[in-house]
Amino acid sequence: MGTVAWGLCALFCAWTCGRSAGLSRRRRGFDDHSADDLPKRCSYTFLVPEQKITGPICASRGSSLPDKERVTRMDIADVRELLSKQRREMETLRMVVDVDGNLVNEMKLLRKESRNMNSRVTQLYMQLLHEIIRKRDNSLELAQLEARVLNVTAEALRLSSRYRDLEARFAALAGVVNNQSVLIGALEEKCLHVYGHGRQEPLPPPLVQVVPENIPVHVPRFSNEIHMEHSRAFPRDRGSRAGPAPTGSTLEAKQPTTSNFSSEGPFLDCFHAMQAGHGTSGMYLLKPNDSERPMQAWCEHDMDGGGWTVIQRRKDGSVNFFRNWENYKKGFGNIDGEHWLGLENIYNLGRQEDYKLLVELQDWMEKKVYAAYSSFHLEPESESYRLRLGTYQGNAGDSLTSHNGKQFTTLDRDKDAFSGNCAHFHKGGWWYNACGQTNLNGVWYSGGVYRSKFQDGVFWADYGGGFYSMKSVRMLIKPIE
Ligand SMILES: [Ca+2]
Repeated sequence: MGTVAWGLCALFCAWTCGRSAGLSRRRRGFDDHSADDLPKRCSYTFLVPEQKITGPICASRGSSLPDKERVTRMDIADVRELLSKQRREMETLRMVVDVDGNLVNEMKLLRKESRNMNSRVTQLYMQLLHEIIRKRDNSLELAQLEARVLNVTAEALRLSSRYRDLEARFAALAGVVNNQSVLIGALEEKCLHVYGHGRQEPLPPPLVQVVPENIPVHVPRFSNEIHMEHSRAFPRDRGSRAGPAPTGSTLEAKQPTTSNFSSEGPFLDCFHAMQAGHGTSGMYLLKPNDSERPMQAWCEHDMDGGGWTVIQRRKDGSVNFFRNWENYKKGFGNIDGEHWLGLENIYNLGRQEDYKLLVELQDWMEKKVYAAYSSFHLEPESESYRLRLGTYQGNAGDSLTSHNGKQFTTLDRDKDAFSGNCAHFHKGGWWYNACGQTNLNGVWYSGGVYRSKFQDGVFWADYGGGFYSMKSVRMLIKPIE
């Protein structure tokens, strides 16, 4: 061992002593009462040979640790740097954590939104399902409707076809009926030949050939051909209302039955009654000059100034007008309904002063027309009550002038210009010519157009023709003012 090693040993012992003392002192700082008890460990002494110092001497206050364990300022700086680096990383990590937290929140929000979306999608799906079901139902309904339309169309076609069949059958049946009518006519003629022993039935009067000026509208009309055929086919189905024989009742046998009867009078005529202050329409007692007996008559005061005496009225067919001469002379019917005032009464009225005549007609469409004649009177019974008329004015057409100057004919007194008795064919009493343009005392047929072998309805040829029976008729007279 050299000098250097000895020196180092001395230094080591000195350092060890010093350190023990130091430790003792430090330990005394923590635990004073044990300091004196510690034994002295520095028991060896090393002598270090003198050494010549040639370089600087490094002294250290601290322990003499090996170099590799010594903490230097560099180490501290490194540690500090490491610390700061770790701190930065910590900061970075914290930021990352913050960001992650935000992300988590967002994630939560997104999850929530996703749940909402899911429920919304479910709802939409249900809605879609419902719509699909509904559309299927609608399409089913549509299909059913289409089927029904098809069925109805088929039914309509069937009905139309049936209607055409029925039409054809009706036409065939009409043809058969017409043929049978012709056959019946022929058989009737044959019967007359065989069983009539040569007796010839009187020829009927010619049909009225007037084409009426006014034809009631909306009324079905028959052609002349159909008239002829049906008159053969149904010779007795109409006209029975006229009755086989005239009846005997007259106006004078009737008693007033309504409250429209004035007990005052008698008056010369209705105009006289009105002048006497009786302006209400109704039944009045009249007794014309030179007449033997008073009579009842209907006074019409509600039209054209009033004062009209009704000499004939038809309205409902309630009275039989197929009567004999005596009935037509005295009058018959009901004063407040259908009636005939009587030829003698009309004659007596007409010879008092100058009268005018108004014929009022109403068709089955409730339309009223009239024919007025400027003068009117009858000649006496010895002249068979010959008709004397003035000039015509009105809107019904003039069907009465052709009867002007004609005598009155009934079934039992033929005064007409025809070879047979017009009253027989027309079933009434009238101033027949041969036979006439009007038959206001004929058979009252309901409905207007009538079927009959003869023109025996209540017709006014210039209004409706010979086969249109009027609904109501009135003949009224009034003194010319
Ligand atoms: Ca005659």
